Amino acid sequence: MHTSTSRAPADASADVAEHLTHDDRVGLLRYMLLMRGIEEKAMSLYRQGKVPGSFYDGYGQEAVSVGAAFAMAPEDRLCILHRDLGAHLIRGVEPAAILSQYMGRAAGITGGRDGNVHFGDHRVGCVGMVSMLPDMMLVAAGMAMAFKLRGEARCALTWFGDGSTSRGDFHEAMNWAGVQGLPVIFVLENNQYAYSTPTRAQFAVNPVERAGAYGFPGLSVDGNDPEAVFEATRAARERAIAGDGPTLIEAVTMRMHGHAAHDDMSYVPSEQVEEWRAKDPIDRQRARAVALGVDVEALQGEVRARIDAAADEALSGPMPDPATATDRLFHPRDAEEILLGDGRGPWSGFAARAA
Ligand SMILES: Cc1ncc(C[n+]2csc(CCOP(=O)(O)OP(=O)(O)O)c2C)c(N)n1
Repeated sequence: MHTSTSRAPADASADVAEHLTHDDRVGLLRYMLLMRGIEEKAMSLYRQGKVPGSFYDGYGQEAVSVGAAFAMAPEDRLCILHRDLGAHLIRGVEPAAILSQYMGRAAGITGGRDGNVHFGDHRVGCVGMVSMLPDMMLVAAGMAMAFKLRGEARCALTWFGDGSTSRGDFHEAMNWAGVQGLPVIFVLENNQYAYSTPTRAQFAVNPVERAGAYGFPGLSVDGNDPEAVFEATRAARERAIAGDGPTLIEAVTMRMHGHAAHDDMSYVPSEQVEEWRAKDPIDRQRARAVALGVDVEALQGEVRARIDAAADEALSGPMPDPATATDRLFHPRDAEEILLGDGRGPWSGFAARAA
């Protein structure tokens, strides 16, 4: 991998053949299609008034969560952000549970508690999303600290946006991870905007260089290429497990929708959106799958059918019983299960083969 603090995109092509099988490469496309399809369905349900609050999606950013999560093993732990649905899917969370979550239904991951995109199924090694950004960097560093103290060959990973780099918590997590040489991967999802603030108003330096300032490598990858994101994460995990400490990966991408469903992003120049539309990560992986001889139409049909069935199931499920509103707010076994249990669940993709 690139271990310098260079901003040149990592070239995944050399390592892809070695670390991704044909099925893995199709799997990357399947998870990205699932993510986009579920979020499109959710947006439509939102417009029908069935999703309370607002709705946040990761349209155009699918390669970042899918590529990174695909490189992680079952015993690893993930702190997943609001634009990273693909990571939940790769850990084995069912589309029906996710759509139920968005609609605040009893069958959702939190059973109707907290914000609709604030969830994490600890049974599959995902920490419930912390809304205060970017506090999950500190949670991930804390879990990595536990792994190190116990001598366990495990790694924690978290995603955060470019806006998060302006917060003190970012620097505290980076510093502690560097000082302690923790097995943690920080994925900076640089989608060019933090709500309406462009990156030029967010930092005056190359954000990747900040890793070097804290004593560990940083690199930049094409965040619209799932195979490049996968390869950078796989190599970072290998370093972490070998005891070589943290890595910062900047995945360069673009937020193609507004901050949330209520935002028309009129502050984003339309030429910028069009420029990035031509770099769509799904189109890119679809072209690779076609070249591999995959029946992509059939794959898309299979994904669509799965989402339609999941939506029917979620819509027919009940809302939570108000009498249970204060249940499950504090669960003493949660922390224990997240950190001590191996969390092996219905794993899929690369993680399953690596286990
Ligand atoms: C400490 C804190 N301040 C404000 C917010 C409200 N908020 C939620 S998302 C967001 C924008 C974050 O931008 P960025 O980190 O670039 O991630 P993106 O949403 O672009 O993926 C803000 C301001 C928050 N969650 N936490």
